[in-house]
Amino acid sequence: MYRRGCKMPERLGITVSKHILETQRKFPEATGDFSGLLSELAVAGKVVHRAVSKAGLVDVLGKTGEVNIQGEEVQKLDDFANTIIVQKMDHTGYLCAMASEEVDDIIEIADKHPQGGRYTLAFDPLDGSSNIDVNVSIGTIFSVHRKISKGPKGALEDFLQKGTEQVAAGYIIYGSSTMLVYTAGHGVHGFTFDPSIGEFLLSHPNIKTPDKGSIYSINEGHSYKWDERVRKMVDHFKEHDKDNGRPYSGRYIGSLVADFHRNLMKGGIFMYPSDAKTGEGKLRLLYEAAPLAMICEQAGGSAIAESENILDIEPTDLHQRVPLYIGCKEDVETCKRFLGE
Ligand code: FDP
Repeated sequence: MYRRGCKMPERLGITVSKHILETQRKFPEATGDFSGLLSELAVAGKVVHRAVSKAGLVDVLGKTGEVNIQGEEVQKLDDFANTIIVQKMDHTGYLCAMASEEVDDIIEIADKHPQGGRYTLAFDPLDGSSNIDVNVSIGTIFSVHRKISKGPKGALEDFLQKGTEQVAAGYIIYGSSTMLVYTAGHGVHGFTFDPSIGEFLLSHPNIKTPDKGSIYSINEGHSYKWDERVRKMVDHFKEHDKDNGRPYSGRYIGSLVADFHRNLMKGGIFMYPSDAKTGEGKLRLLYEAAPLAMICEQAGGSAIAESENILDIEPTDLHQRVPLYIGCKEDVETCKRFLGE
């Protein structure tokens, strides 16, 4: 379980593996499993980075023709990223099970690795996949929990834990440069990939998001699906009120990891409301909302579904969707005020 508010001193330029090990040394009870898990994940990220950076050159663009559990067409690169992460992580001995946005059920650890592990990994292999073909930043989002089930293997209940129980969360964004951003409950740290040496190097220690932002991010094309509260809220961010730093600038890439990363660094609010008719959100609690909420809180921001904090939601389903309002603390408070009307 992560504790809010602890800080670690940082050295620019150290590799992500060294950073993880140095952090581990501060916890004498640590076995090294967790550090090993994160280091392996960084390696998987490098392999996905290599594929993404060659996307325009090799025959990986386009769709597989299949439809995933979310009813979306599966892109070849999603498939590839999913396979790489599963193959890379299932023989580490650190995990008892995995769950992927691309896969219906939990992914068991192969029988040839019967020792199992103490952690679970939930991940979105390639978030923002509808942007793959047009060179927009996309990313891998991940969330780590401790195994709580009693059996030898991981079970569904290991994944249906609140976001507050995450031991780590992060993302790898494949953009103008590739970055790994993670938190293990002691601040948020960003590492930029240096392709010449094949390492993620600490470039953004202790990332903090401003208390109040200047950017609002929402798909306004969906405004016909909003209820009156959301309409008023968005109008509020667009209203001219110089003394209170409004209007905000509108920025929406349509790739959550990229929209989130920009807002985290610059200050802003990302909103994906529920559909007024169905009451359903689009984004997934376990693979998107909860990990990003942990990162956001660790950076000084916050995240809500509507009235509830994202991290306090008890998941009921592996592929549960939630509305999401995430970003600077004051801006999330503003959302809460409008949504509470
Ligand atoms: P995508 O469908 O391209 O994978 O959760 C998926 C996601 O992208 C997010 O990355 C993104 O923020 C959102 O959906 C975009 O949805 P809209 O097209 O409805 O705005």
